[in-house]
Amino acid sequence: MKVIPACFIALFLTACASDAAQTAAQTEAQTAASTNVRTIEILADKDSQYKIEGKASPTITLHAGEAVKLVITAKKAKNMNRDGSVHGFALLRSKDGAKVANWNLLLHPGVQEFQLQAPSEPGEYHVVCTVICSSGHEDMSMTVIVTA
Ligand SMILES: [Cu+2]
Repeated sequence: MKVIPACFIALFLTACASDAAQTAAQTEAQTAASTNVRTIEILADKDSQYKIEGKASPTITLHAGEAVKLVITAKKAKNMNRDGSVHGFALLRSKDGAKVANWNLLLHPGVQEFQLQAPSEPGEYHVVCTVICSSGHEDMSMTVIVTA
């Protein structure tokens, strides 16, 4: 058996401890920077459904023009795109299906954060999936209400 000198272990532990401290400091800085931005967590699930914890059907309400941070967790359904995205997330204005600028996201497996701005025009919108993720893809949607 090879003996690892104690000093190596000590060095290793020190490196780990400073990494942890740095990560904590970064997290704190990020939290401080985004204090005024509402965070909304969404799951784009493996059964081709958007889900929001605590809600029977996924609906979010935004103020017109409001800055929001979406934290989206994506889990692969049956299929994925060639670029590795497993679901999409595109916002459409419900009355005419017009796409909302900047709200056309491709979701890769895992957690991703997006800084976005709510549409300036109040009304009803909905999110649709843009990746043919499974046979349930066509029904993958959620409602977004934009209030004045
Ligand atoms: Cu889909």
